[in-house]
Amino acid sequence: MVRERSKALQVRAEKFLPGGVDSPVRAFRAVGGEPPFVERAEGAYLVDADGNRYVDLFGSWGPMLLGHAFPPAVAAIREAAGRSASFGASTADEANLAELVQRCFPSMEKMRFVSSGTEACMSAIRLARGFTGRPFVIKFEGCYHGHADALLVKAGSGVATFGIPGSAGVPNETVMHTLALPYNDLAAVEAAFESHPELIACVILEPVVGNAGTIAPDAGYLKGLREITRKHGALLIFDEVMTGFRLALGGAQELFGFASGEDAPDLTTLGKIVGGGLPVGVFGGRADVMNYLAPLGPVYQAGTLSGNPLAMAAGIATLSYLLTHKDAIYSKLEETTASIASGVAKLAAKQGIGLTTNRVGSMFTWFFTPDAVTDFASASASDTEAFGRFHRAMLERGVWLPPSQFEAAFVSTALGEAEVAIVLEAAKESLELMIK
Ligand code: KE4
Repeated sequence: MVRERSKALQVRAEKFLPGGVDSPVRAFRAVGGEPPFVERAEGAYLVDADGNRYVDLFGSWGPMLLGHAFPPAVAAIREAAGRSASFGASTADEANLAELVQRCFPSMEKMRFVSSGTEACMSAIRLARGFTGRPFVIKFEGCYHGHADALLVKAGSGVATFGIPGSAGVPNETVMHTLALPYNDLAAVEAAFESHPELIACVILEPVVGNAGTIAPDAGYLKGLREITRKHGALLIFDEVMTGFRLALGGAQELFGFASGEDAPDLTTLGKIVGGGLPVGVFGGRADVMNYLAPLGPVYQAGTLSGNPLAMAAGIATLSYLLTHKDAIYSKLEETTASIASGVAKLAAKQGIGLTTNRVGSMFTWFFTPDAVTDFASASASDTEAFGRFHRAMLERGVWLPPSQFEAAFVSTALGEAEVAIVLEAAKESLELMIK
């Protein structure tokens, strides 16, 4: 493919933006090659600045569940924009979208809109600490909850007493109360609570991991976390920024039977799909916890563009459509994703290439390893260099995968049989190339 205009745009972008990007993963450093600059997108396709078309298998990292330029969302944004983009005052649509979110996530008795998943997770952590009066937070290796300082920690060895900064610029003091434990290991969680009695405010996790590549919870894992947190008086936070509205209308908590009642998480964070591609994050859950937020309670949290009218309009258009077309949407996503994920797995097997496919619903990851991938350690043992070669070959053949082994691929309802055929043909040629 010719990408002269993208190359020129990259040079121009690097004059103003570090690495030429506004988010590091877009620089393709994990997979090599030069990132195409997208000019427009519609349905299942991205079109770059040189006119090259790609089947989109990352969907803006999740939001574009209904495909690009989804007409009802576009119409709603256009209509809202004519009434001004932002007021900084209350509007009816904030409660209108909240009501739709609550219909999908009944555990979210109260909620608050913010402008990103990072803000949602950062606010949920602060709220959990304020509500419990406890300093420690448990997160898991391979789970990403945005770039708030307290959550940028490297995995400590075993039950590390103190978190280790996962980025420059994060002082030790900021992460000393964050424990990073292995995923799918209940004993490590129990041990952390035993060694930090009445000091742990919450456990936050991706109920299906997407940020280590896709990793599903072991049977009993989520239930075990619910029992341990309840026993020790800590809050359980499901970070469903990626899984919400993706795995089911009610996300992982619906899929795994934790949508309501005593097994429901105490707090949930959402993002991506809830804004239909516009900047929206949400955190919410038990009313008694949420009422600790200012102006009712002592936990401060705020945002100039929180509940932004255009984002609310896009979210309402998206969730309204999901609610009225739920069965057709999730059965189509399941069928299309199964065809793609298992189709490529079969092609790899035929070429004798060790490939492990982890899939839950319409999110999946191909790991270049013959071994099972059940946590970040096993994900890290896969051949990431092979993934890079595969990514570049697929991009040349018009299929855009997420540019990192440690990300999930996402299918939208806009993909049909024609797109499945394009992906499988591109994969066949790419895999053949890899064994030469
Ligand atoms: P944002 O601040 O990027 O909106 O959301 C942070 C976040 C929180 N929780 C989960 C489970 C997430 O996946 C994310 C963000 N996901 C990444 C991709 N895996 C965003 C892509 C990027 O960083 O450019």
